[in-house]
Amino acid sequence: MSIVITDDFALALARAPIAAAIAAARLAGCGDERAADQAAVDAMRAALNALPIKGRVVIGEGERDEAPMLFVGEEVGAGKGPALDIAVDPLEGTTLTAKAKANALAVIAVAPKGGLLHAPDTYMDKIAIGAGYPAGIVDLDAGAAENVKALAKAKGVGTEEIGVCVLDRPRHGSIIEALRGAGARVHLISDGDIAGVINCTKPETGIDMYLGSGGAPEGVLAAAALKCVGGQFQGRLIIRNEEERARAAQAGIEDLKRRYDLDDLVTGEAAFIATGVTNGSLLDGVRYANGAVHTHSLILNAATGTVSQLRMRQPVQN
Ligand code: VTB
Repeated sequence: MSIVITDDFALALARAPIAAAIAAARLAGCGDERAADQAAVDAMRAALNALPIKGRVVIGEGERDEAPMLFVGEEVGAGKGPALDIAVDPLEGTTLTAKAKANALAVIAVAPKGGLLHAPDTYMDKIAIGAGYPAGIVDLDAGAAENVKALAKAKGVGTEEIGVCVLDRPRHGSIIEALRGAGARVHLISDGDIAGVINCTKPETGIDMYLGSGGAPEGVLAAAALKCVGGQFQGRLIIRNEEERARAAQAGIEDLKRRYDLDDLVTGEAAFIATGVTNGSLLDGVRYANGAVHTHSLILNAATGTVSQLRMRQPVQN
């Protein structure tokens, strides 16, 4: 079977997060999350529509009635080319951007039609680790301490050498306590768990595991990244009320308690592309200098196994 998403094609797709990052970065520090998000959405949508694809948004800004742009089900692209499922997070870290804090990203994941789980906009319980461990070494349904001990044993180190990334939220209090009780180092982040998950694959970050609940759409995007670079991910939707149940039904999810492994979230071929909005652990942010705008993007392609970083300088468009 021939590859749909070649490396050249993935490079072309990078135009979408690059455009979103540039637009959002103009509003970094403006204090207005919605404005920054809207700027990223508009720019990403325009860039996607200029690409030679028959794309369909499977993870987007919401349902058609609540999000006029990049809503779930929206057709994007110039209409010629491969049929692709597209998951977008035009601004991952609206609060980070509004406060000009580190680690905001513009993100897309693509796969041939049917390749990405249509995750509803609910929370998801997540656990992730990097590549090189036996399958199932950590388990979403095991306790935090148990997972730390299992990972330390597999890595051949003491638990004090295990770094775990967790979103800093009151709901994670008992997880954080259990992790610290087991001797792990807890890296608390204020936002941005896609980067949190990807950091498990980068030893220099000191993060070995990601644990806790965050957005389900972000879970699929992060899983797409791990699909490309290796690693393990397990997730389960958190459905708290009727509205969320309805959202899951609308997304075609029947088994609300299902535990998703990486391959359930992202089947077959996939590409993950992120561009830095503000400086971060994964990417440099957008920078303006001498009439040019500089961007830094990460392009991961599961079909080819290629990992690229793209630094682009373009004249500033006014
Ligand atoms: C999560 C996380 C995201 O926002 O959705 C979080 O997955 C929102 O969580 O990466 P709370 O509702 O607990 O604030 C991000 O951190 C950024 O979009």
